[in-house]
Amino acid sequence: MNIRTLAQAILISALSAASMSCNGNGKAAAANDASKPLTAADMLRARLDSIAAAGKVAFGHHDDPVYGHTWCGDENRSDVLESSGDYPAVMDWDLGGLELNDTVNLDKVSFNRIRKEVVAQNARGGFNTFSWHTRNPVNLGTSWEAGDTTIVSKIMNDPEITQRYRDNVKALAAFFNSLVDESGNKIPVVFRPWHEHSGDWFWWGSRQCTPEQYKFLWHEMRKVMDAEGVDNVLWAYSPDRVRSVEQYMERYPGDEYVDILGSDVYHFNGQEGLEQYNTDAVRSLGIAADEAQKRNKILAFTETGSEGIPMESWWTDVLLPILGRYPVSYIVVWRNAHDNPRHYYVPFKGHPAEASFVEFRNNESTLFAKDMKQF
Ligand code: BMA
Repeated sequence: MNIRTLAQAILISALSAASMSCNGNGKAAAANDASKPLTAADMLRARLDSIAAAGKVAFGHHDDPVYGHTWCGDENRSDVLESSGDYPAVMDWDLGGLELNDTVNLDKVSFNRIRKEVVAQNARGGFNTFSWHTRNPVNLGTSWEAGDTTIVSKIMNDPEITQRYRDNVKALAAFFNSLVDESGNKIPVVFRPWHEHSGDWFWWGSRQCTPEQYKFLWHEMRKVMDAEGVDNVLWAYSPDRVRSVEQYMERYPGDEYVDILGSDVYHFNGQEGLEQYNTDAVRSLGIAADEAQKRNKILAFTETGSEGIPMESWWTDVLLPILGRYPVSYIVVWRNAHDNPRHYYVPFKGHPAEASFVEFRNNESTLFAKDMKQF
């Protein structure tokens, strides 16, 4: 029921073949120029293409191996491992705090530990994705301090603030450049800056800045990353739920800036909110899928989940059918907080949704860490 059709797989593989040979597409396509050596990012792009073409979806979890529902800071642990028998295929992380030169991120995870886990995840065949809940460079307000609607305008128009923004991005560039495996090769990652911007809860949201200002954040960021030699990043665009393709594309920075089209859609209110979640997830992912197909981009479900997982069969009855509709290459569910007993998105050992999660893992379409060796 959850296997994508052969026709769909053939189409996707034809599209990815076309994208590999296309070189009329600015920076994104420069990577496919035969005269240039393949970068680490190119390798990850090819892996994601082949995952989707095979009708599979890589499963990811935020902050997975560094803390869980009842533990924090242990080594070799993971709620996903303990309940499903394997690590996730995707480890998701957040870089918020790097712009302050902090040693730990906004959820107190040390950047050195993140780096170590990125290396470990790469070695086990999985991959890593990043978001950035950054403070603003004007007055250091958190990402959620969204009352001031002049922040992005100042980043764009006040030279001193523009420079602070560039410096913050430089700190990220240094971090990405520091991600190398044991042989010294750069490790490819996905970066998903300025996420959920169709909402209005972050200072870069839809009520907080104009489309032109929003796009400036992307364009300026990319200039700095390129100047710093960052070539191990795939770029993901991920609005929150949208009602239309116009809304999805309104703030799109351009094909040359984006490799992955995604969407963040959460399931609120369990059974009662089920219809709403289905409608929103199907609509938003469907729009992202259409645009991804048109533009030869990768499709991902960049954030989702049902806090506390009140529906026991959520993984098999709710999530799998949604994933089965589109060629989603990977999916990320949010974190299992150690300091908030209700804030978790993956069943820990003994949780009522554990059986459904195990079934989800055993479904032939889902990939966890050990399954990644084939891709
Ligand atoms: C939110 C919550 C917060 C957390 C933030 C950034 O969704 O999980 O507790 O600080 O993400 O990770």
